Amino acid sequence: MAWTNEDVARQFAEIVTLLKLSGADQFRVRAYERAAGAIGAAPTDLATLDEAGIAALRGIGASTARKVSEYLTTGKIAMLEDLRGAVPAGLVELIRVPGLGPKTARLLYDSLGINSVEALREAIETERLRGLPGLGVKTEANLRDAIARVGAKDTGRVPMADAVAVAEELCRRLRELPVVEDVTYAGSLRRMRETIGDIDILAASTAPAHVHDALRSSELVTDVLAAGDKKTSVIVRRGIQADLRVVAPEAYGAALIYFTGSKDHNVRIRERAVRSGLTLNEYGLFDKETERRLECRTEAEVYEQLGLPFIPPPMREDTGEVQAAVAGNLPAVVHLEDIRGDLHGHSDWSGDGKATLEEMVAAAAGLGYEYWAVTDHAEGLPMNGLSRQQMLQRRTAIEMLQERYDIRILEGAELNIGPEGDVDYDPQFLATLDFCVASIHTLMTRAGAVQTRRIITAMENPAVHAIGHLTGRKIGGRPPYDVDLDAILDAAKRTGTALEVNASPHRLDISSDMVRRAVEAGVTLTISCDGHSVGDLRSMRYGVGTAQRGWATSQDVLNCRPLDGLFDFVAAKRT
Ligand code: DGT
Ligand code: CA
Ligand code: CA
Ligand code: ZN
Repeated sequence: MAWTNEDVARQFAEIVTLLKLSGADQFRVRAYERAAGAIGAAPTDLATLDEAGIAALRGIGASTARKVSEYLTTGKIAMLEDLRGAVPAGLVELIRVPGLGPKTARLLYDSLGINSVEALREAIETERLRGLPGLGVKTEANLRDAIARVGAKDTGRVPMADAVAVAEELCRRLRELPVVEDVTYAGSLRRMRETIGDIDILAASTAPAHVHDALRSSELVTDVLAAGDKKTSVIVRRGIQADLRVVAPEAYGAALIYFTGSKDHNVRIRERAVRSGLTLNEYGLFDKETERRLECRTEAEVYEQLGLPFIPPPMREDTGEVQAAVAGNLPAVVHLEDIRGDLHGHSDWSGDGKATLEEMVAAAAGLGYEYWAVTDHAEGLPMNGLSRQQMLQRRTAIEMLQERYDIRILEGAELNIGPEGDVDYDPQFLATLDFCVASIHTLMTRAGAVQTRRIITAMENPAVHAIGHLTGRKIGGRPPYDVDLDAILDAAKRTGTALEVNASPHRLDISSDMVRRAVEAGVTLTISCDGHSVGDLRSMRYGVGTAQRGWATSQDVLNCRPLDGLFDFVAAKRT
């Protein structure tokens, strides 16, 4: 898989933003907004279609199709490149401040020359914003708070979600070279950390110069930072750095371990190698005495030589995994193949779902799932929620679809956790639903103690089977609520409520550290995509990676159970 629909849609969303910032007329902006929406909603993988096939999709015209096709083949859209060149970078930085739209950004830039978040902070402090048309004291105060919230976040790290598609595309292109025997991304991205410093690509080849050349001349590369014969460093889009190393095929296993890291994991297993009279480095595994290289083409062979089982990359953080492996009790963490269904997903029955119920069901069936829960938003959510009447209409639609699909469609809802932990509908009606997730969608800035209380009250409700995206964070965007995790884990256990690992790469909520604590506390997890489009359903692997980082096994995960097991869990909650 290379470019995903989401990735293509994001290019168009960037076009929309940049058009707005450059003051383009609103009809043009609207047209691109619609195009972005239609791309996100496309029921098929755009990368599998040609330009005519793309143009035939609902809501996508000829000129959009041309740009999509341009992107899929070259990784760039010339028009977007032009816009990026034309709009000052400082303006783009300004709209990262929550609540600061393109119009205000333009105003600040044009009238006061404000071209960074830092400059805005200064302008607020020196009261230079006062007197700008439409910028009252209230807006000024809001901006001050918003800046404080984004302030600490610029760490130079990139959300994993922003890097994974381009990393996979780079690998796909290198894999096509005849001289490349194997290629993969390594580093923190392979370990599925939620943010990454840079992309590390490792290739096996007997003609390294050729592979390095290919990367340097790739059209995805915007800058070459270093071009040696061992390592090439380049910039690919949005300042993301990618490093390429090419090694001999017989050293690939050892090199992959080395460049996957983490550094601390490497140090730990190198100690182990030394104790067995071996040396391990990025060039291979060697017998210390004879200096002979032990051939290890795969990581599993290296671990085996060290007397260890294969350790899945997400676990390689030196948080006890090597000691557990030595002792023979490394947990058999959950794998994608263990997932039998998805327990949080949306359809266009609620306003924000981008695909029809049937498109979502068909896609879930296509993934080989045994069940898929449609958990559209409930009535309390302004704009998008389904009234009880609409829920009943949807029930009929589900029954009709169920006749045509083998996959079990679970009738569900994503309930809103109210100010006091109350949820939507009435208990009798809720009891007729198969599976409900409850999440916070309002009052998101309340103190941690308040959120903890709301969530625990919701867990005490017999209709609530799982808590969705517990902390509300958006990686690289919104900070998490500061919940009392111990109190929540206690309540989850006491009430028989599951905690969701939201698999959206923008959320990964709960985080892997929280997963680890939940597993230790014996709390049941769900891993769900919270899909709003067909493409979203493929995020499951990020949720699984997060669960692996938290050492969760399939026993810990509700949607690894067959349908009966799932219904037992639901029934236990009701009694
Ligand atoms: P990042 O990019 O900051 O998210 O984190 P990583 O883990 O991808 O680190 P990076 O890109 O600096 O290096 C990639 C891998 O190379 C790292 O996970 C382990 C390995 N590595 C790098 N430097 C060293 C080192 O000095 N010693 C050892 N043992 N391994 C290293
Ligand atoms: Ca890295
Ligand atoms: Ca690196
Ligand atoms: Zn949702």
